[in-house]
Amino acid sequence: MGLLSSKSSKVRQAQVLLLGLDSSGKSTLLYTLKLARGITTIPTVGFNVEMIELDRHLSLTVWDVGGQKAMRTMWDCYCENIDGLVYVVDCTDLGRLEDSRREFEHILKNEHIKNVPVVLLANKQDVPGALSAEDLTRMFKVKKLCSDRSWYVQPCCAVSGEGLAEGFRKLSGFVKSHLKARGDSLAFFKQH
Ligand SMILES: Nc1nc2c(ncn2[C@@H]2O[C@H](COP(=O)(O)OP(=O)(O)OP(=O)(O)O)[C@@H](O)[C@H]2O)c(=O)[nH]1
Ligand SMILES: [Mg+2]
Repeated sequence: MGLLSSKSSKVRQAQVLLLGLDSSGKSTLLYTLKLARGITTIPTVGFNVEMIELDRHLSLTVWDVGGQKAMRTMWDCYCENIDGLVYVVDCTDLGRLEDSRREFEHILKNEHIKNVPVVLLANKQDVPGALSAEDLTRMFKVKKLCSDRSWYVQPCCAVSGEGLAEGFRKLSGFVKSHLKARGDSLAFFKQH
């Protein structure tokens, strides 16, 4: 009781949900960010959870939920108490873009994540012919779907790590503003 150090008491926790179709690159990017090196992934059955600290004052607990069809029916169950959403799109998988867009539209309707900020990651930009972040923004009608919240579309490569820190930093900024607007930890965020 009362033994928190002055350092730890300054760090706020936020819960981030990481979604996207199977093979979009969620687990790859999570561990590239966490370990600063690539790993070989296997399809996620259930979820992975890792803590990511890119901001001195905000630590993100990232829930990486499997994206296979059977797992998608469970996505709604992970939405409670979520402060930010990262949605990953495989920009080389043009045949499933509409599936991905439909799942994105569906999850945004979940009451628990109403107004919660979103960062879309336009992944696999290292592959020639990958859809650009601009085209993804247009095709997903992000402006319209996310008109009730802060959003950003970040191009990235989960294997090399390019664009990942930028995307998560953007989300951290949004999450801080969102929590402040919600009245959470107001005294804390006033100082930072
Ligand atoms: N070229 C390229 N390949 C990638 C990139 N990101 C992920 N991959 C590959 O895509 C495959 C699937 O990646 P995962 O991270 O397992 O995908 P996931 O979204 O976690 O998939 P589920 O767990 O089934 O939902 C792996 O072979 C990765 O190496 C990328 O940016 N570029
Ligand atoms: Mg996975």
